[in-house]
Amino acid sequence: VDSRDAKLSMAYFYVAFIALALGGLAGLLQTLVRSGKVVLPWGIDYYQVLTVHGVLLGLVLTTFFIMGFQFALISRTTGTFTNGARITGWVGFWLMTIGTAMAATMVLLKEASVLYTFYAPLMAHPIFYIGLTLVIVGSWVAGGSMIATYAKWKRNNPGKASSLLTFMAIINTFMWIIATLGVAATVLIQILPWSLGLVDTIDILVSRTLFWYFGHPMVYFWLLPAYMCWYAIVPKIIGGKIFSDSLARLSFILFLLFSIPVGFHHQLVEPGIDPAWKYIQVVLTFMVIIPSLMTAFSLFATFESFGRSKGAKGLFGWFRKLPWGDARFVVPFIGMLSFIPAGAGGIINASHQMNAVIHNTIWVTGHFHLTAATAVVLTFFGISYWLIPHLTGRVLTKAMNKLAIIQGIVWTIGMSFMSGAMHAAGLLGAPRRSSFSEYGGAAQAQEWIPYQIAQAVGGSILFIGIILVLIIFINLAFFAPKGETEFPVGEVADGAEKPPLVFENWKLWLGISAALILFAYTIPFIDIIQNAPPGSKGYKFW
Ligand code: HAS
Repeated sequence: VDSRDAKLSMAYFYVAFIALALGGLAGLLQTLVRSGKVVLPWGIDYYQVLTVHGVLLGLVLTTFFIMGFQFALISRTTGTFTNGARITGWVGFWLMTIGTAMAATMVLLKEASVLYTFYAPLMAHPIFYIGLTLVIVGSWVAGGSMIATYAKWKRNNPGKASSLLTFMAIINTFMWIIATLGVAATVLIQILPWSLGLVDTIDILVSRTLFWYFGHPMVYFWLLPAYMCWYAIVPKIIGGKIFSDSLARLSFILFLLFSIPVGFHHQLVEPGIDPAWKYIQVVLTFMVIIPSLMTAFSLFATFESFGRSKGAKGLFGWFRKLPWGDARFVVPFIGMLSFIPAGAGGIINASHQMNAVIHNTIWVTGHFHLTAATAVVLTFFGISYWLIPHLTGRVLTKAMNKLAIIQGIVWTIGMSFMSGAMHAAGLLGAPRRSSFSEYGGAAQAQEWIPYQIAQAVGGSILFIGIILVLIIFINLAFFAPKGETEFPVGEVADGAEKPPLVFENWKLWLGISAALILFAYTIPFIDIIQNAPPGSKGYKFW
């Protein structure tokens, strides 16, 4: 990666890792308070800490990491950014950083304890929303710079397929831009005027529907960079080949088509949405599971073909041939493994009847700590172990490689306790997003307490995991020995066919995506607005 592009990527990574440090600390406090054994000092309240944790890790760490990663990917696989595109990338960075600082200040001042989902009826200080708007606008500017760089390459290379990693980054950017239109609409049209006092009331169902139009593709915006690594980088790290370039592209296109028109699966228990439309969106949710199943198939195929090429015998002989001493492989691999139960949990959530059992219980928190906070985040850590030294002109030493593997193991242990206990307590009815309470001595609430303690144990182990990552990050950014680190980019298997050019017919894919969104949302939206109850004044948190 060109050194000027490397600086831009690193700027995004610095903010991401600062968010990890602060958000991780808030996470530790979170589990301690919920165990009932710790009371926070200085009037800090549970919802404030929960908001810091969710916003910094769910929104800031992810978005900044992904932007930094995608800039590096495109620079490496399509070519150095032009000065104009790079400056645009910096403008995006500063908008996002200023926005983050504004929103974070409001949360720390206790003016915005509205959780990371921030939809009505909870109302924060207007500066919180203006900050979030800047983060989104900044991400559009940064995404625009990536799309422009790709479009220029396309113009100069007619009839050629772009590199797989650039293609993937562009799909993720398109998906993000389409998805964020929903959250931008609710913030700018509904929430901000209401928080500024220009209107008295707000339509909560519209606000939640627009939020979840954005909220579900947001989780795939986090997932797809991990898939980029699994499909196209891990094969190179293990010394194998990408199983199929076309299969990988097709799965990304399926994400573009099906990850947006599915937001109702977060609103299955909500009144005011016609059950027929909930059913349709559940069917579409099951469609978006298919590309993940394709990914699992493709990864097994990559690992198995590699193992057999090294002489592995028997059904699982290939397993032993994988490079178990290399953190760049082991850490994302733990992420892949965790995604098997995590994905199964997602399928449970999406099934209407079972959703009634787990909705708003701490099971859901367990689900997203396996998906986002393990499968995705461990892959992000695995990426950092080669990308940061590549960008800073340093090398991962043997000692740091070992520490990185230990970090992955510590994370696995901590998360097994924490997420396992969350899943179990959720099935016993323990609510999510609530501080410690004995609920007036209710017998059922007593059953949850041991699980809450297990969560605190897991949370404390995870915090050690965060300290280890930060040590490795600081080492790789500032202190590791100087040297060259490879940016691994996988090659496709020998004799593979070229990917069909139709995969880059954006009018077609963006057109189908828009049609599916209009199909899934137009009539329910008209219904929601026509049958709207009187607006709510909401709950003011500032
Ligand atoms: Fe989810 C709630 C459904 C995936 C994140 N999800 C959430 C929330 C978050 C989140 C943050 O339908 C909470 C939002 C809130 O605050 O309220 N989710 C799904 C479904 C999937 C899914 C169907 N979720 C994710 C991913 C996330 C994420 C990914 C973040 C990154 N989720 C739901 C639903 C709710 C929900 C409902 C609402 C619940 C409620 O009522 O509130 C699917 O995409 C999952 C498909 C995945 C698979 C697994 C494929 C496995 C692979 C690994 C292969 C491994 C290998 C290695 C090859 C089918 C690819 C193996 C090697 C060996 C040797 C074994």
